[in-house]
Amino acid sequence: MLDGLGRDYVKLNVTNEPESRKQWTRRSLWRWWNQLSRFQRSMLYLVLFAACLGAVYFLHPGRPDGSLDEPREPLQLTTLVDKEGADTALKEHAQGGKPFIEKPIQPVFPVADGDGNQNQVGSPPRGAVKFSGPTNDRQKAVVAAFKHAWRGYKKFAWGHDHLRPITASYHNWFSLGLTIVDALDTSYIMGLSEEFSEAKDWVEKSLHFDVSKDVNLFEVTIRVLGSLLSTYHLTADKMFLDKAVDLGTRLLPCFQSESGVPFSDVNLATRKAHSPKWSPDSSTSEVTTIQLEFRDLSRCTGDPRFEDSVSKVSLHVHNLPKTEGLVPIFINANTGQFRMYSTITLGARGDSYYEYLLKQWLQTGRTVDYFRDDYLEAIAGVQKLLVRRTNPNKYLFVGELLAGGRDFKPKMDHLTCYLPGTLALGVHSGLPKSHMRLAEELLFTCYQTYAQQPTFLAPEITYFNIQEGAKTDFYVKTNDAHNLLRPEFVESLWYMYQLTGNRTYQQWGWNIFQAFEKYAKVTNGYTSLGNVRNTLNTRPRDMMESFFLGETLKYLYLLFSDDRHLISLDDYVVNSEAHLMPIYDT
Ligand code: DMJ
Repeated sequence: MLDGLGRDYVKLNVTNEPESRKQWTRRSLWRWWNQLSRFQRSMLYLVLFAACLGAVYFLHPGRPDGSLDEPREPLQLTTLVDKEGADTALKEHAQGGKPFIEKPIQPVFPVADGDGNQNQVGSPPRGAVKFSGPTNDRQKAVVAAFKHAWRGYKKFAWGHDHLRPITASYHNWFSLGLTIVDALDTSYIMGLSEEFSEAKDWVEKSLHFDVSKDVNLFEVTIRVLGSLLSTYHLTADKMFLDKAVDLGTRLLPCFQSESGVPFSDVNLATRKAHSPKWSPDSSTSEVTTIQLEFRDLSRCTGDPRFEDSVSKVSLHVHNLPKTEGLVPIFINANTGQFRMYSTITLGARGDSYYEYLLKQWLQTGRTVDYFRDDYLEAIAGVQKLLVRRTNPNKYLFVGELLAGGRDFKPKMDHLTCYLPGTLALGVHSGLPKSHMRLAEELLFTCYQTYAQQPTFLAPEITYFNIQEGAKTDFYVKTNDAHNLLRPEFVESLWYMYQLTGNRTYQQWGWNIFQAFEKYAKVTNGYTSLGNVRNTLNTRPRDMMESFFLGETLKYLYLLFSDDRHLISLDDYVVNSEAHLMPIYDT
């Protein structure tokens, strides 16, 4: 081809066409840009800037789904595993980070929800556990005691809460057949197939929760919900879980307070919850001793409402100010605050707050650090502020603080004798070995409160002498001299025996069992006593509490087992009423 000057050239623009198109585009874009007004250019800058911001937001790793419209997931403690400590985690969650490892509940097992819909899903049971019955004379004696109590209950109180064995009558508290339900897993573990099937039959046909009566959230949770879940886990019979779901759903209104700290009472039929009639406050131990059961119910059903409600309470209490990790015994459901100047004790109304810190840590596979940390801080607080020694024999005991910590009271409830068992469980789980020394010494003192009474049975409350020159280590006031057939001491013996293998603990338990046989056994069952200080005037109180079958006899049976790991503490945590909850990974 010739140009205007007659020079020959190759029309290279054929091969360079894209380049020249780019140049053309650039030039025309430049021309177009120059034609824009200043306002139009500013608007374009703005649009570009907004687009960049949007891209950064979409591609940020904190939003894996890339969705802008999706609202942030509400914080579901149920399904989250805390690796760094709940505080940090919650803070980071609030800031939009992702500190939790999410572990959704596996949708594999259909369960009816509280409204009867078969649409809930949860973990399947681990399979029925088989028990072959008593293997030695001591266990046989405990089984005979259970059968004796059962016969009396069946004859005179069947379907009612408690047997009155002296008057051959009954007592109702919540009208939920408490003794039958509380004793379910005991009879199953003892291999009592006839008694178990009678109880199961009653639960299936006659246990209904639409009872228009106020019930106490804590008591019904540990005794009824706990036993239904425990029996479900041991038998794999879904009927028990369905009953538990119905009950758990009716208890949920308790959590509808301003703070989320539950009201103490609820009417199971009307589902109206309220504070106790005698006070605006709930007991601290009560609002913090429902967590194992509600969490287990969520894990079994896949319905997170139960676990979410109680985890919120735990976290709330975790964040409240305390005295060296120790808590006052009253808390207001509306304000969510402790009642100032209320007593600090490991006895009534305080006890199982500490127990459930450790057990929740274990139930959740030791993944929630603040349970362990609060427990450790509390035990350090017990050692610093509550532990004293008697005179003349230097027995160790755990006293109380009054008036918000100002006054020390050298008084210990029998209820506090659960503590050695809990301490031993903590040591078994890797917590400081020094706790074992405290456990052993306190257990010894608890044993003395039995052994030094003429009946060989402990009173409800013991006062200790700490002043120099005292002649006796402890004494009992007339109004505190009763024995309700409580389990706490034999519970601790079982933990200590299971974890140490020391047979002395079996012997102590046997001595106490014989005292029950001698003083509490009557024609129609076993009765609590009004006075442990006089063998000739024990003043029977005509009451057999459900926990005698649910807990006391169960712990004695386990304590005397040839296989001390018959119920393994590596597989189960035992609730405050001796019912078994499986340990989960998270
Ligand atoms: C039981 O109902 C439970 O052990 C509870 O935690 C404390 N009181 C009784 C037994 O003493």
